[in-house]
Amino acid sequence: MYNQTRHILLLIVLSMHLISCQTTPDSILVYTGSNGKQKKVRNASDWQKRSAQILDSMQLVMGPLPDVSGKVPPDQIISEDTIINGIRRIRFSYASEKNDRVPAFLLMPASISQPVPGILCLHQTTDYGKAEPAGLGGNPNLQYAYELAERGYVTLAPDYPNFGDYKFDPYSNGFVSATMKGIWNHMAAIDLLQSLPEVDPERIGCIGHSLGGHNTLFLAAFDKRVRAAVTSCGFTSFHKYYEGNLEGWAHKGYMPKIISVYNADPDKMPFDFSDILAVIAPRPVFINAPLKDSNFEVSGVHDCVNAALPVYKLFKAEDKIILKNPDAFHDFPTAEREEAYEFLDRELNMKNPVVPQKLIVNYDEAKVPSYTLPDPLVLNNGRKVTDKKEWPGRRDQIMKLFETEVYGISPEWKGRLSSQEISSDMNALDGKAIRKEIKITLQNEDKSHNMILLLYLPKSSSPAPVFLGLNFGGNHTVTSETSIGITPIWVRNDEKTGVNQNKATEAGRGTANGRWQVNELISRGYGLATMYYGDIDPDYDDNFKNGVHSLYEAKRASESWGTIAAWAWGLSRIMDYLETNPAIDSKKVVVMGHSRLGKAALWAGARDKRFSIIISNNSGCGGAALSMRAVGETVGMINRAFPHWFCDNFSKYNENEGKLPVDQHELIALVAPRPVYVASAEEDKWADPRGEYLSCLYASPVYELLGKQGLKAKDMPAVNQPVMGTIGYHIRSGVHDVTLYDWQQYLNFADLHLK
Ligand code: GTR
Repeated sequence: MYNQTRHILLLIVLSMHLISCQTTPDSILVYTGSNGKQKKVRNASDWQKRSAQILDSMQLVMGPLPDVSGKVPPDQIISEDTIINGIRRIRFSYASEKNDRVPAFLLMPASISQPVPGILCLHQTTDYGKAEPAGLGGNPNLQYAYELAERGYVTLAPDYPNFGDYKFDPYSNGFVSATMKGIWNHMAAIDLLQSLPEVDPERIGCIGHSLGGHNTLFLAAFDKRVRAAVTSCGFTSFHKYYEGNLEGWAHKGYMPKIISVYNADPDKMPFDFSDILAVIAPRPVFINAPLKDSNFEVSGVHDCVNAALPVYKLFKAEDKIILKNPDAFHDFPTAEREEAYEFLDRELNMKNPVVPQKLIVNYDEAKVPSYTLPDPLVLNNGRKVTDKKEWPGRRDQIMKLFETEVYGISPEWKGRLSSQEISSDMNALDGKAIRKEIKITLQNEDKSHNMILLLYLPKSSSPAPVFLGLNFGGNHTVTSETSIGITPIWVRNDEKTGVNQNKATEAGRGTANGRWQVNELISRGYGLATMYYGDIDPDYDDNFKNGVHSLYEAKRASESWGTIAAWAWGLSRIMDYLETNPAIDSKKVVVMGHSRLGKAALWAGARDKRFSIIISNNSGCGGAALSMRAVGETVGMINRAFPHWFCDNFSKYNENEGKLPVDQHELIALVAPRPVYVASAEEDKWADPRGEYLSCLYASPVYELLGKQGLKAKDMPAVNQPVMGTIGYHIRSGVHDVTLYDWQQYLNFADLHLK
């Protein structure tokens, strides 16, 4: 079915008009004329020539697109046809060429009165294959075929070769790349979508994440029937892909010629993603490119978009290329997904989309649902607590609710803790501090678990008050001191901290030093105790087998502890150790955490009264923010994105926050009468700054009952105007982060209470 002659001719022609490989805004509008000379693209018809040349260049690497003689009529062999929650799900296969059938899911609303747009939904690299977008497993943020069907679309999710149920060797079947086989299959998928009576054949879109993200672009480049494309974490420029090493693009699942012909060298590549975007122009494209995507470097995405922009401008369609850069990892967060769906609604003229509540990210005070918070000073039997002697009883009730409904019940520690100093430097930080690494071993009957604590202690005070906080990237990221060990265990991939394939590397050393102002701490007489959070429990869903969970039997119940509870429990074990170290004033341990670790710090501080001050930095949903406001991240969103963080019971409150028997102001109240500090950031709307402030305000009556002053600010303080009493609060200008400014407030607060 290949037109070999055409391919050979194409090779010859192309070697004559190979245009510079790194496309720039200047070079995109240049094509090779019939005389072999470079010419400027001046109008749409010139552009057609340039566009055809780009498609030819792509085929040099991917192999030729089979010609139409290879087409087979659309057909379906259905193996299952069910309706679940109003969504019809058909498991079937379709023919993509004579001897090949592609397994797929078709999803649509159970009843469709008139033809609707059809969306091809391409999966990422996952063993689930098509089942992930279809909503049957995997990452809840990637179930776009299911979500779009809920919204009213007809969606088709096929397996990519050698994923899911689909075994196929493209190479022994005449293809030069799996990429081209994918394009061919996806074109056949569009044939099929267009043949369905439920689908308007003129309104076809395509969406995909990662593998599916680039496959979406490849398809849209070759198939103009794709009227709107959504690509999530799908590309970066070849030059910025793993510093220009293209081996990852050259394996059998993609384009082996990238290595065999182009030496995995971006300078030798005859096309780049900028060209692909340009070929798609002026059709609309929505790009999700998270800032912390370690696979596809974000500035390279910007380079590609900028280079393609002149073509969109040529067609007066510059508003049709949309780029979003959420503060996220290699993922498709809810807010950006919802924007992508709105984009499809708009571009494919989807009438009256059904927007499920779980996708509505609200930042508008006027749209906060009306809610009634549980009163921390009303007992379960409805009686008001008026005397501080009754508080311990009420406190127990609140504690139980948080345990069974939110974080899960942590085991009582009955094991044996031992510690061993594994390194020591009496002249750290230019002689100002003592630095030690301590191996802590937890032994529970026949099971044991090791974790490494990093300590910086000031020479100026002994025993020293310390701040204790878990870190995200490993102890070696906290300062640039070279002898701090690099954790050998799983770390989330992150380009900035040099984490590749979940292994921390030397490149990460010191990269988190802005978040850990150790010099500031030491100069003000405080020490720092920090540990890599994954040492307590790696931050992924492994069904609670690794980390400190491994110390206990694996049997799980709906109120068993989740990972946030494990981190909090680990903080208490660190406290057990700190109590044994005479250089530390264990009556003055401040527990502090940022973001998910702020949630953990609050829960640790609530449970363990040995922590003398508790600090939550930008902890948001499940931390300091009130859940019932449902502003920014909601209970449903957090449970779906991080199914391992909370106990299973917490999912009962997905899109049902009003039914929570407890809310986060009561978490703050559990800390009373000890000092607690909550910090928000103005641009961190996802964490709901106002909800964080209100928690402090509504915890105040408990502090007052116990003879302390509650939050002094009855209205939300202005940006960068800290308020400090027994409860402290500030909202800093800027984004979700921990900065020197934050630390300065925490140190002032600690001075106020500990000195
Ligand atoms: C986000 C999550 C937040 C917050 C944050 C973090 O993806 O939605 O709840 O915890 O991660 O920990 O950085």
